[in-house]
Amino acid sequence: MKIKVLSLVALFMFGVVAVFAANKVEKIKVYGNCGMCKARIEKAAKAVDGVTSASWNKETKIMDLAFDDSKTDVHKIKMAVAKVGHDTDMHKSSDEAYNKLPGCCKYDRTKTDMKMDDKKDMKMDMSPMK
Ligand SMILES: [Cu+2]
Repeated sequence: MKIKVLSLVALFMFGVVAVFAANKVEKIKVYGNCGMCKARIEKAAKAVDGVTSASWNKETKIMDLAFDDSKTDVHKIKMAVAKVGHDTDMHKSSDEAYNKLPGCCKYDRTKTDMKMDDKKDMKMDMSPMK
C-alpha cells in the first residue's frame, strides 16, 4: 500500500519535471511605450503556438517568455511581435506595421537601429545557445 502511494507520488513528480523540461524561459527585448503596447505585444506573443506565458515590462522593455521549445522558438515569437509593429532585438517590424500603431505607441525607432544585420541574425540562428 505504502509502496503504491510512493510510486504514485514518484509518477506525479516525474510528470511535473517533464512539463518543466518542455518549457523554455527566455527574456527578449521588445520596443514599445505604454500599456496599450503591452497588451498588443503580449497578445501577439501568446498567439504563437507553444507560448505558455508572455509578460512585457514597459519600463525595462523586456519580455519574459515561457514556451514549449518543441513547438516554437524565440525567432518565431520575435517575428510575431515584429508583425504587430514592435521591433525586437533581432526582428524589426515593417514601416507599414509601425505606422499603423496609435500615436502614443510610436516608440522612438532610432534607438532600435542597431548592429544586428541579417548575417548576424543567421549566425545567431545556428548558435548552440538554444
Ligand atoms: Cu502603446
